[in-house]
Amino acid sequence: MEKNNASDFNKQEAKQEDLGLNKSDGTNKFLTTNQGVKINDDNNSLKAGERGPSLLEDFILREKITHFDHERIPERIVHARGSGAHGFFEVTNPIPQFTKAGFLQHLGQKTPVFTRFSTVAGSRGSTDLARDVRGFSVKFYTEEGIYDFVGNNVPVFFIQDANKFPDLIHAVKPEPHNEMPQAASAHDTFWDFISLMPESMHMIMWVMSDRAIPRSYRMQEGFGVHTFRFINEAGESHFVKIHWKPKLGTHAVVWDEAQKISGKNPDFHREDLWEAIEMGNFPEWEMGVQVIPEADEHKFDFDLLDPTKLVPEELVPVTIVGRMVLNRNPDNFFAETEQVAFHPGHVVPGIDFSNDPLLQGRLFSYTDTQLSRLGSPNFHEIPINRSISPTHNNQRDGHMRQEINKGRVSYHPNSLGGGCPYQAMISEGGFASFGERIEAHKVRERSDSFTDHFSQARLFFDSQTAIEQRHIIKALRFELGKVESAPVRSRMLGLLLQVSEMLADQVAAGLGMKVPAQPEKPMNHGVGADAVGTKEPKEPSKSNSTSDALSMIKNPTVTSTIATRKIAFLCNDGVSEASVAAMKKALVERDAKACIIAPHLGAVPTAEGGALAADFSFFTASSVLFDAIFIPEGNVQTELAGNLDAMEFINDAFRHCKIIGAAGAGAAVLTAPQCLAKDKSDGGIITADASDAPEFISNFLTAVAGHRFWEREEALEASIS
Ligand code: HDE
Repeated sequence: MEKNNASDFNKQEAKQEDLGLNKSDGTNKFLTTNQGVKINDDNNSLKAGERGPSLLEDFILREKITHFDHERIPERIVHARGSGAHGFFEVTNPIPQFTKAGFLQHLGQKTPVFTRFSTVAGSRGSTDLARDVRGFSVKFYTEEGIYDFVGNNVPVFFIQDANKFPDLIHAVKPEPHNEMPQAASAHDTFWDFISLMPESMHMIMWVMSDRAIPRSYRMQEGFGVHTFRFINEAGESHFVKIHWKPKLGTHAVVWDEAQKISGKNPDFHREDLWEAIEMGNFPEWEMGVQVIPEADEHKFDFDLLDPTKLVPEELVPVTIVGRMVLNRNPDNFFAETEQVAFHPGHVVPGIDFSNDPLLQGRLFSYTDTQLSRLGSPNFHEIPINRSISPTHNNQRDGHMRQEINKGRVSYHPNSLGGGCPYQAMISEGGFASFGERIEAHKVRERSDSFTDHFSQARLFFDSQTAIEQRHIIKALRFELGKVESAPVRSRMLGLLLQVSEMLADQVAAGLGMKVPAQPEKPMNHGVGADAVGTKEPKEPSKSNSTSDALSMIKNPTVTSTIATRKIAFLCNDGVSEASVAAMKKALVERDAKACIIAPHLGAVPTAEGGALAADFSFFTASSVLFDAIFIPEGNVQTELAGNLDAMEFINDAFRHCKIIGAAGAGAAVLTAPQCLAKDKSDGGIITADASDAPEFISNFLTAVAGHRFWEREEALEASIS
């Protein structure tokens, strides 16, 4: 289709205009069949008499039911559960010295994007808060065609070779005999597989960390995982790792909270993304690159082609090149979010692949999966997948073909069509693969440089704060605690021992087991075996290095904004309207949201004789759905202490290290015998005699900006030393 000229690409709306060609709106229109015939009665099927049998002749009924019968398509085999949004990418630091990719050339240049976030293991209807990696995919509608970034919120992966992917996914998905558990890795088959795959240990550290339970899709990083190549105009190649850094900082919930959110609101992340965009709080990320010259390929003590390794930011800093803003929700979930088809092989001139064996396998998989999921090689014609740069080739026909190709010529070379469509020279923007020199034997083997499975796992663990390490220990205690097979648990302890003795000891203590003296040899490296092409794992390096960028708490992407945070105001009848108003004003000024939670919906009478409208009742809301709580002043506020739901609200907030603000009689609630916070005042509990006490509100806001008061956890859980 010939639709856009070059200047259109500088408008973010270019893709919206393109989608507009397919949009439909029934407002003030007649109801019709799919053939355009106006329908007179859409309530009754055609029958032989009022009480008689239905007639086969009823084409209106048959069309409606047939369409309905086929409304579902197969869900994605992985990343089935996801949410997407439209937006734009804007260049803030052009990098023509590294890549000739047209969309990265000019300051201020904008490219429309569609971005989808997902969990990996669960089905389409599963909870958003599963402990899992999150997919992070961005479709760039560039002037030179589609570029898909298909990454995760974790920079490494479980396996080194694509060949193991079906095994990994079979192991983590619900077990095949009983289809349980849904959206969870805490079961025997997953840990059986992992315990036999020492290469997964670095990734296991990440997925057992809080990275795997993000507070929001808007508060997580994105990583390309593989090393890619950038090719510049001179044809020079640089290796590149792509990063996305969220403007709101990288934040997580805690595991007990995640499990409760899964029950209270399984759409928590979906709703959060949708609401933020509807409210005009557009989520934003910076895109950055770590660039490594070809000549430095072997400079590191790990292999750049190994997807279980990251390049520490201390070794190669991240250069920010642009920003992505998501500012528009889809009009139709199925048409856009469900039908969008990403592929790491969708690249434009200036971007190329490395020989990472995981990436190489992916390059095959993604088109193949769309054939069964979307049903036809014409999936690129579905509006959300359609390039807004013109497409012309000799591919024809197939299911659901939309394009009407004119002329008698559908082959190349041809003379009857004047040689058209014709090939583009490189100088005209034609894609040419980087001419890497390769001289090799055909083998099924891994390089020796892929055998250090523990050094970076240790680097990650050692880089975490004590709080984050405790969360990893607890996650492993939970996950392995759900594993029935003692040999699997024991084998895992053997692997953890090679990451950190403290980690292995602490997990073992939680499981009531002993760490084996010697790590068991993984089965694929020997037991019973003539395993071909595998190698003994290398001893981890003994260096004690750390990297602050790997810790969420130390990470420089943590910001101090409270924008878009949700604060629950716990209000009883008789609450002080002035106290509510003062705090609400301060929050709204900083783009945070205040929600009134009361014993009942409707009007909450105030001390001043007015009324506040309750957003939720204690029955419909829960602390886990909010970032912090505030208990305003008001004479009858102490009665909240007698409300079981209100106390659970406060106790959960306390347990999850949330900031609790309370003023006047509101603060008295915290002294009730059944309140966990009783006698445990800490830096996360901000109280005052009155809301207008000096510094009270600003102290509360500063504390909320710190996300959580983690030190409280230490006091709560002295059991892990
Ligand atoms: Fe994927 N992956 N993957 N993957 N992946 C899919 O493609 C696959 C891998 C990722 O929002 C599937 O369209 C193989 C790594 C994301 O629609 C499928 C291997 C990374 C998404 C597939 C990997 C990813 C997918 C399923 C190992 C991070 C969701 C549906 C060789 C860098 C995209 C689909 C969306 C989706 C295959 C490993 C990211 C089956 C074979 C590593 C974000 O093609």
